[in-house]
Formats: sequence, C-alpha cells, structure tokens
Amino acid sequence: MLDKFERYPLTFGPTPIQHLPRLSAALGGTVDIFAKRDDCNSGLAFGGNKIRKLEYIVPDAIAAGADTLVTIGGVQSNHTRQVAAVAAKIGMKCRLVQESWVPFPDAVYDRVGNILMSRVMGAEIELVEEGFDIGIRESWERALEDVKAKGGKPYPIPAGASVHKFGGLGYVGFAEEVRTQEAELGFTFDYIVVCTVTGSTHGGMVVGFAKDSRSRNVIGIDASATPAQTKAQVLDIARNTAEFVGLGRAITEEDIVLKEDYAYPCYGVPSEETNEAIRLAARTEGMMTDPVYEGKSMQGLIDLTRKGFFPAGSKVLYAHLGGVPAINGYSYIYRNG
Ligand code: 5PA
Repeated sequence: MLDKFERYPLTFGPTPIQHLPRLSAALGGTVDIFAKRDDCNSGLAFGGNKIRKLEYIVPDAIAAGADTLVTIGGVQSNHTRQVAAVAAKIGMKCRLVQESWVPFPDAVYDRVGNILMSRVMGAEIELVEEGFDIGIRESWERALEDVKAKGGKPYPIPAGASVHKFGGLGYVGFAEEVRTQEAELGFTFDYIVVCTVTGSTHGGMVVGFAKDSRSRNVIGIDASATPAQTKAQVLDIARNTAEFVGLGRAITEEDIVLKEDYAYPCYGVPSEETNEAIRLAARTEGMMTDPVYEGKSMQGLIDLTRKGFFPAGSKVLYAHLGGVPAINGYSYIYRNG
C-alpha cells in the first residue's frame, strides 16, 4: 500500500512482537496478550510512534528545502522530543512550542524527561501558558512566522504529526508489518489495542487493517479526555489516508472504535487505576509504560480483558508506542514504587 511513497529510514526496521505470558496469566489466562514494541523502534532519543510517522514526512521536509522543523506539544510531549532528535539527525534546526497541556505540579516537570532531552539535542524551546487542545494552535503559527521573519525556512509539523498529509502513512506501514509477522508466527491477532490522542496512529492503523477487514478490531483507548474531537480527527485522518493510499473502499464512522473510559481525571494526569496498570505490566513483564499515554491504554487492555470484552482464546496485540521518558516528571507518585 505504501510503495509509491518515499520513506526516509529512521527506525531499526520492523519492531519485535513479544509474548506477555505473565501479564496474560495475571489477567486470568483467558486471552493471550502480546506487545509490538514501537517503544524500541529507533536509536533516536528513545524512539516511539512519531519516529515511525516521521519516516514519511522527512522526505517532504527535505524536498521543500526547509532548514527548521517547527512543531508543538505539551511540556512533557514525546512528539516534540522525537522531532528534536530527527532534526538533529538530518541536520536541520528545531523550534518547539511547548504548551501547559497538563496541570501537574511536580517541581521538576519542565526540567526532566522529554524536555530535558530536547534541550540537550539543541532544540529552541518556547514555553507557552495555554491549555490542552489537539487542534491547530496560534502559538505554533506564530512560531512558524517567527522562523520566517528571522530568515529561516520552517517546515510545519502539527501536534503528534497527525493532521499532516503524510501523517497516517507510518501506521498503515505498522499494519503491513504486522501481517508479515503474522505469516511468520503462524497466527493472526484478533484485536489490536492502541492509545489515541491526536489520531494518526489509530487512523493509520484503521486504513492498514482495513485491507483484511480488521479496522473495527483496532481498539482505540482515548487518553485525550476530549474523545469527540479525537474521534472526529481519527476519522478525518483515516479517510484522507485511505484515499491517499488508494484503499479502494470508504472508511466510515463505524470503523473507528474508541473507548472513552480511561482518560480520567484529565489528559496527562494518571488515575489510581492507571498507576495500578503501570505497576502490573512492570511487575509481571518488566515492561514500563507512562502515566500519560501507554499507562492508560494498558489500563484499558487490563479492564477490557477482565470484563470479558475479548472472547476467550483471543490473541490481543498491545501497540506499545513509547513515552516512558515522561514518567520522570511524575516522580512523587512513584516515590514508593
Ligand atoms: C502519543 C502521542 P496519537 O497522537 O497519534 O493519537 O498517539 C497517541 C500517543 N502514545 C500514544 C504515546 C507514547 C504518545 O506520545 N503523543 C503526543 C505528544 O505530544 O507526545 C502527540 C500528543
């Protein structure tokens, strides 16, 4: 599906699929849980889902003759850290707008984890006092103008690299990669669990798995706490991406499955249940997840399994999209483990 698109390699290659037998057993052993480790996909500053998306965006930035990648996220955004790493790798400058998306009081929240690495990698960072919103932001548009005014050539990458012409392609590729791995494993996955916020990870998967009629088996776990906006954005991205790759069939609203029950109390703040999910995955499998994204999709996976949402015998693939560096900004919560 992606042959006609240029890809700039930034990842190690296909990511491993790992069986999680102790987590599966801890949840009653009725379903078999696996993780696809996109958190280990690259040597670029700990990698993650944005690196997979950016492989299809970088060729356009280079062709445009840009010299500065300009993007936006929260203070502990994983996306901005990955854009900073990619800019360094391809020899461009990086300008980051980091808004106050998360009301979290940890004293070193703006010093550690993702933002620390972005600073070390040379990104120019502007902290902006604006709350959470996955849409197009004025602060980001101002940064683009500012780069131009100073004689630079900015290349715009929206939040999460999502509302971008090529934003959905990386996770179409994820689905194709899973199909190849399934042929080697000798079985197919019944469900894919994915954390959803700005939408191109889920949207890309919906298109990729539409090829073998599994779009509705992609179970999005909302971590935005603005699920209506997130779901609409996933649908838009999936529709545009489907047309772009020539899927040959329309994506409908029913193709987007988004579970809204796990994002509380708000974006970026973990609930006690999220923390328990993080601890369970860590203590059964040594697999770390974060309090903003993957801890919430892990919570969803655990809760849906316990509730019997997945029929007995199902094989469930948890897409681990990265994000662990942010846990350093939440040290007080985990001071006793
Ligand atoms: C993010 C996003 P989408 O934004 O493509 O829906 O992906 C959700 C997601 N897991 C899932 C991790 C670890 C993520 O980092 N992160 C954003 C960021 O600024 O880091 C775009 C919100």
